[in-house]
Formats: sequence, structure tokens, C-alpha cells
Amino acid sequence: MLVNGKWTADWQPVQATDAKGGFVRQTSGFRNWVTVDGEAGPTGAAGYKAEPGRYHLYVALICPWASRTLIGRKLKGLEDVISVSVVEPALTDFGWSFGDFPGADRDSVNGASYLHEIYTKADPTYTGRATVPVLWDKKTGTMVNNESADILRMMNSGFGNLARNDIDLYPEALRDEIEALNAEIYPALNNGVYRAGFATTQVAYEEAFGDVFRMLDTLEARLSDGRNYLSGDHLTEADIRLFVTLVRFDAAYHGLFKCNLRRLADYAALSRYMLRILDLPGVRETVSIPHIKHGYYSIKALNPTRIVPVGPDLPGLFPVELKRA
Ligand SMILES: N[C@@H](CCC(=O)N[C@@H](CS)C(=O)NCC(=O)O)C(=O)O
Repeated sequence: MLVNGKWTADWQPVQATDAKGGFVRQTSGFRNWVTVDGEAGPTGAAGYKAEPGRYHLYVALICPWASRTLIGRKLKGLEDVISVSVVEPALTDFGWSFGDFPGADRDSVNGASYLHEIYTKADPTYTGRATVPVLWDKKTGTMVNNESADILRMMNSGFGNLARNDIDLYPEALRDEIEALNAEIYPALNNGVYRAGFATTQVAYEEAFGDVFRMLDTLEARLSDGRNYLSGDHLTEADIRLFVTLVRFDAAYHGLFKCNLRRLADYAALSRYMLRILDLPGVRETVSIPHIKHGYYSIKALNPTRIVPVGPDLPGLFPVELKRA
């Protein structure tokens, strides 16, 4: 991580832990908003007006939080408005890097080798982890926001007529329900799998494991009444936030993070729901199982040999055939 703008050598993938050995995720440091007129958003300062070609998104395809924003960009038709750079799937000792892994990019905007350089360009004394996603302003040469929940919301409504407005991921009438879903699904499932994977005590692991599967059971029951999405027939941000975890579940969380009571494939309604969202226009292009597997299985603390598993076979998502001997 960065301490006063300097990269520290004792980088730890397991991040911070609480008194019980549970994983604690860092809060985001840049919270400005892109708005139609450049006024300040719910947090942060004014000055980030929606303009075509002005903003750039730094993402990792392994990362579920970054993937929320990639999906938002596709669904809202913002591909020509916001450019993207994809980092290498494996976290290095210097954090996220730019390189030549298939599907990864070099940094065409700032010419950086590592993502932390982008953070210190925005704030030379930055202290914190250099996380993705990052929304970057090419005009003023600084970071607008590094919190995926904010970025997804500003993609939904901050770009005015530059975005498709026939899709509303945060409709007024569903806001209370969306907030309630997010408040349940984030700690128990989106972050729950990380709490299981990065737990440093048996107690913390088992607590997270229980949260993950109780939440999956609850969601399976909710989706078993024939509805297409969490709130019925209207796709919302809550669906995107759930999807990014489901699509990684069998490839990464079931094995590496020891969330192995059941596979996503064992949940019929959740599996259909995941494939339904995967098939929405543009969404499949945001999902890379090779990045996801290489990324997660390169976490040395959890997988010292860094061997990437060949399976599982994921029909409709990433079919794997056994090679002939
Ligand atoms: N609050 C952030 C969390 C993002 C986050 O934790 N990203 C991870 C990848 S999934 C990261 O970049 N980790 C690098 C590190 O911790 O050094 C968000 O939702 O945008």
C-alpha cells in the first residue's frame, strides 16, 4: 500500500483484520462525482462535468467491484464517453500493474507501470491501498472517485443525455428496496466470500461461511417465484452488485476462498438468474474467467504455488474439456 505517497515493501494481500481475525476492507478515499452541470454530488467537490471522452476507468477484470462499473458503462451505453484500461490479473508486490496478459492493457492515459502511480499523481501524499476501480479525469489530471458504488450510480444518472436513459438502474420507486438489498447482500455475500477467504482464524472463517450460504439460500428462495430480477422485472444496481459475485463463485470462491458447502451450479434459480444477466447486451464482454482464475489463484498468501486450476467446467460461461492424455 501507499504510505504518504511512498509504496511500502511489506504489502499484505490479507489487508487489515479485526480482533477476531476477520477481514476488514478499506474505505475509499476519492469521493467526487461527475454530474450533468459539474455541480458537487452527494459527496466531494464540484468541477466534474459530464463531457464526452473526458473520463477514464481503470479496472481489473478479476475484481467484482470494478466489474460493477464496467457493466454500468455497457448497460448505460457509455463506451464512447468513458475509456477503459484493464490491469493485469495478478496482483504484484507493487500492486496492480499494466502489461500484456491477454485482455489486459498498457496505460494509454498516464503511461504508468503500476496503478499506485495513478494514486500519487492525484495525491502525492496519499496513504491507503491502490485499489480498482478508479475513475480518472483526463482534463484536470486527477482522480474523481475510487468507490465502485458511487461510480455505478454516477453512470446511471450523472451523464445526462450522453448515456442511455431508457435503462434506470436506481429508479426512484425502488430506492428503498435497493438500499435494503444492498445492505444485506454486501456484508453477507459480496464481502462475505472475502471474509471467508481472508479469515485468519477458524471462528472468523466459519462465521463468514455461514453468512454466505444463508444469503445464497435466501436469494434462491426469492428468485424461485419466477421473477427475472431481485425486484421483479426491473433490472437494478442491486442485480449488478449480486451478479458480479455469482459469476465468480464456482471459478474462485468455492475453491480458493473455501466457500464449498454448495456450488452456484447447485442453486437452480440463482444459476438461471446469473446466466440471464450474463446474456444482457454487453455484459459477457465484461467477464473474463481466465482473468478471474489467474487473479484469485495468484494470491500467494492463499495459494503459494500459484497453480491455476483447469476447472471447473462452467456450461454457458466457461466450458472446460479434459485434454487427451
Ligand atoms: N471500496 C472499493 C473496494 C475496491 C477493492 O477492494 N478492490 C480490490 C480488488 S477486488 C483491490 O483493488 N485491491 C488491491 C489492494 O487491496 O491492494 C470499491 O468498491 O470500489
